[in-house]
Amino acid sequence: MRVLVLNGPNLGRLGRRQPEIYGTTTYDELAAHCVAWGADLGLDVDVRQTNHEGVMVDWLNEAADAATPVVLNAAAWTHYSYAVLDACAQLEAPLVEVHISDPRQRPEEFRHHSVVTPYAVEVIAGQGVEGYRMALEVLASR
Ligand code: CA2
Repeated sequence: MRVLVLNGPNLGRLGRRQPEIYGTTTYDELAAHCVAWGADLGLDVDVRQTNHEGVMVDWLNEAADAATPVVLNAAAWTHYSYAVLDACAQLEAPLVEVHISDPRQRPEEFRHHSVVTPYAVEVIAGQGVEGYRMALEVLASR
């Protein structure tokens, strides 16, 4: 089974800033982990990151057209992007929402709401990059 692991803005900077919140694993290391974890689970994992909302919408539309399961960390778009919401609403295969930190436990009120959650079969937050492995396990088990 093919899976898309889609990452939103600034996640390409993982491991380089704010390690106290997001840990020390770099984005390239995360991507390699996801491919390896997926292979162990029999999944063909394609990991992508973009800082451009329209690119993310295109990728979600691609997943909708091919009925591809998605692991999504929409980063800041999680909290306000109705374009991402509309794209998630079109998905047919399962969507798992992932966050490295737990946005609901963070002090900024804007992080407490997610436009993605209503379309997700599961939300995994606050587990660091291990959360991506847990998300892939959810998809593999369905
Ligand atoms: O905890 C998460 O995974 C988030 O989705 C990360 C987003 C944030 O806006 C969400 O509230 C929670 C921010 C991603 C920024 O990533 C950085 C990584 C390293 C250094 C700076 C930013």
